[in-house]
Amino acid sequence: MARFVAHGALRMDAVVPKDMNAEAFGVLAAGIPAVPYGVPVAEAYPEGSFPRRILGLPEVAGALRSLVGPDPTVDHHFVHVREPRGGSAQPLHGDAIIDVRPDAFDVQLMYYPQDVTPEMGGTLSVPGSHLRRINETDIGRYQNLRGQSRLVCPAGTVVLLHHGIWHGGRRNDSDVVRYMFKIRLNPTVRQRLLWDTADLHDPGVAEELQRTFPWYEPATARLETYNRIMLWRALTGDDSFDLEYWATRVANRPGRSAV
Ligand SMILES: O=C(O)CCC(=O)C(=O)O
Ligand SMILES: [Fe+2]
Repeated sequence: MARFVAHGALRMDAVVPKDMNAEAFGVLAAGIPAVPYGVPVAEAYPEGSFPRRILGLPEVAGALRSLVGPDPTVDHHFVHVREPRGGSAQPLHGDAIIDVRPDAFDVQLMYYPQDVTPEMGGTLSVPGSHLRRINETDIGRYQNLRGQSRLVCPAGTVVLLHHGIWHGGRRNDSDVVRYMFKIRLNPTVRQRLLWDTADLHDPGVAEELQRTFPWYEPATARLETYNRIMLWRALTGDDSFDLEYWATRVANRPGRSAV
């Protein structure tokens, strides 16, 4: 979980079985009809349907349970198709407007049914960008950032992203259609201690939360650490959690009640 709070992403390679990946091409090419915003998974996707089976895979279900909790609702879904040798790269963006929630987040599930090669223009994402708030394509003029991840993955890979991550589909320079199926999931419970917390006090947690990324400027990198402290407090319920006294120092206002 600390790694997700630092990176804003969890990648699970080839977790979808081969037979389902084979089936996906027909299902995605035909299109998956839109569902109303905010309906429970069971209502959006009947038992046995393709999206329901993806969400039910043990690795996927377990990771989602840890991140958004039980019974999330479906915000929306979309089949992203990038045509062979077609179009241009998408500008870097966040999928929505500025989202000021400090203590809740949505997860964007991205599923890739086929091997994604470098030529196929896999989804670009920027590790550690999710807590730096932007409005949609505000950051679209940045073509490449140091430390960015341009997805190259085996068939059946699922990536779970914090909703704030900066990302964009790249141009497909190959001869094959690239498919990606995205589902945005909203939590319906408070996201607090929802994962296996046996190692909550492991020194690796603080180490992970202090990770920096190559594109960070020295000054704003500090703010990212602060943002992560705040998210970690929300996720654990431990309002005294800190790294090097940063959050405690700026909350110290003797003689006044806490705000
Ligand atoms: O095609 C992709 O890999 C990403 C698509 C995307 O992020 C979008 O359309 O919002
Ligand atoms: Fe997007």
